[in-house]
Amino acid sequence: MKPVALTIAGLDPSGGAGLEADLKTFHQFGVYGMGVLTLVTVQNTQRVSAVEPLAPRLVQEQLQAVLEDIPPQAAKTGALGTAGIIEVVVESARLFSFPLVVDPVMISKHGTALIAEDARQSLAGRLLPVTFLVTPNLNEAAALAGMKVADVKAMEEAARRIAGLGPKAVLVKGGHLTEDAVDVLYYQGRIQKFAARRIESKDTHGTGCTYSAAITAELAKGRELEAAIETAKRYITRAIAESPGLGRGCGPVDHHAAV
Ligand code: PXL
Repeated sequence: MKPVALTIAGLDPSGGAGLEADLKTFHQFGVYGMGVLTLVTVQNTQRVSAVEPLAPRLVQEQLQAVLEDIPPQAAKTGALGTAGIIEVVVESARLFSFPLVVDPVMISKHGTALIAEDARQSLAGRLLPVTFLVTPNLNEAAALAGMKVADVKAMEEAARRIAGLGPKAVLVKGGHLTEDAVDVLYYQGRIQKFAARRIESKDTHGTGCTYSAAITAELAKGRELEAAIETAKRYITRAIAESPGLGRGCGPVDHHAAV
């Protein structure tokens, strides 16, 4: 049977991030993608001018509709917007018999806050306990762990601390921190590192969404976590290297990159 993955995320009308990035990535990985919408952004590669969350009830009804009909083998969350939306996702996720990947969209690579303080607390206190894998960037890792994260040793410590909030696995994404792009995984009491050459590019819009969607797609196929991360890391590295050069600002990566 065809593997199925679900994303619960926001709309980026420019198509590089959010729900669209997730669905394009699922498709590229040969996985049937379903998408539950949480919020609408108004943005292009140069600006974000509005973020409008949906009513929690509408998110809850979307979840119920797809889950009662087409059970996925893995799911992920992206931008969740409000504490009310996080709460309905938590209620649904409690019943998941498949892994949930949480991209804790809280703070952008550039340090901009993406959700309100109460939503941040719901994410840490309510969503992480029902999460299989959480994938914070350095800023998000610092916020979740309550410490400065400025080197690989600190990434390891932060990953351990975040695991204390309840997720089975934590992947702290190093991005620009080191010569190579090094990500640190804490899983089953062990630290593992995933390194890839770092690519200088202005076109990195949607990188986090695309990377976590690729991991989710591999989990939907039944891959072990470490193997899923290795494949996803190779894909995101190629996707950045081969970005199609669209838009006048921070453009998208190439979701058509080889898996
Ligand atoms: O990459 C974080 C993110 C998540 N979801 C949506 C976004 C973005 C960043 O632009 O637009 C909808």
